[in-house]
Amino acid sequence: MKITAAEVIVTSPTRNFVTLKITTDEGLTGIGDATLNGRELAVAHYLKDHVAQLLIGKDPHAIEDMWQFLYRSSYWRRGPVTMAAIAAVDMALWDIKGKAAGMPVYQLLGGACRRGLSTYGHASGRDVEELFDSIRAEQEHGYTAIRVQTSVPGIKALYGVAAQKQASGERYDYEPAQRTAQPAEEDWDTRAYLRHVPTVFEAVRHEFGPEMILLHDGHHRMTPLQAAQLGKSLEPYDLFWLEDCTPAENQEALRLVRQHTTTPLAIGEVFNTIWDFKDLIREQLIDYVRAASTHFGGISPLKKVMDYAAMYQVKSGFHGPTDVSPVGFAAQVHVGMAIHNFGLQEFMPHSEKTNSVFRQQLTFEGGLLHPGDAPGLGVELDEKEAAKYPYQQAYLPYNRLNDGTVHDW
Ligand code: EZ4
Ligand code: CO
Repeated sequence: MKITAAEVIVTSPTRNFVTLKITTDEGLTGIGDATLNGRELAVAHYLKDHVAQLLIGKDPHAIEDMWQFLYRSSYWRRGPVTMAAIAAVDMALWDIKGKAAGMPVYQLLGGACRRGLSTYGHASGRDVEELFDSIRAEQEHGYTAIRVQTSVPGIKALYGVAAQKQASGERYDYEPAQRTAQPAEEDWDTRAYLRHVPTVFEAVRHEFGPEMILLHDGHHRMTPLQAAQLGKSLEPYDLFWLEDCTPAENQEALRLVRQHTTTPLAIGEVFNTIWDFKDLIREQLIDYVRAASTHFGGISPLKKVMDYAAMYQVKSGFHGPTDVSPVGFAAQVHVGMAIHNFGLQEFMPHSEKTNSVFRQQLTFEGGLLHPGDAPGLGVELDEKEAAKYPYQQAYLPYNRLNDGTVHDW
């Protein structure tokens, strides 16, 4: 089999998605996700201008060789743009291999280790009452694990709260990228946040009892000491994990955080290679790997990092916001099915509009996600539908402190 075409499709049904479609001389096609939220066209051009022509005539079955070729031959390694582009190729080739074998990708990765993936949903509110309603709504949708975000008195921005309501009948989309020409500016005050968050978790535990699995995302906003303080003050509320407590660049911060708290730590949604996790896993500074297949070079490296993590009892907690396309999401659900050290999968359902472009086999029943048993990844791109939604400039919000200083968002 040989690759005969590689096309990049940019579509914006609710949000922007970049998809690579690889065609072979045997008529099989495969798709991969290359969506980098807020910088989508950089990856689209990387693929169109620098990668597509390298694929023509190559053997689509040689997935590992293709990955190594794209990674090493570019000389300029790593980085989210490069790794999202490589991820798209990797996923598309796994999709083709699955279709050629007549098997879903998780079978090719070793087969199912479980009936389906436990997931967590997202709740938030401007006050405790609104938050409780939001938690109850998530429970009604079948979630038993819930990430809790809350607004903070004195801060205008609604931290972790839905930015836009979807079309009527659809659920809130908690992914806050906005399709505007400039990023939205938000405000932030870490001291106010640190005072408020433990009171919210206390209220949630009091209302919902000890069993519910609770998570929280710190979104890189704290210093190492502040993160240690928060981890400690949340210990009575038994979090499943505290996510991204410090900025990802400062890996040593986690040593300090670890010395002070037993709250489990998850990190890595902005990491893009296995090397970003290497020391954190070996030193057992984290408990959950938050990578997303799309921003991490695809299925192949995600499986590798998890096999490495297994030796240290570190589990998966893959990043599953709606800015990962249904293709990228399916890719990591297949990995989650096949690894022994699965932890918990983030699940933020895509909009009806997104699902009309990306036809999915994914099911969420009895609290478990399953990628379906269609050969390959189980997602088909409807190109006619995709063409109805042209790209729109979009940015994530960013933060400024009281005095105007830019802060991590
Ligand atoms: O803000 O994916 O844990 N989830 C998150 C996400 C990120 C977005 C950034 O594009 O932190 O909602
Ligand atoms: Co996060």
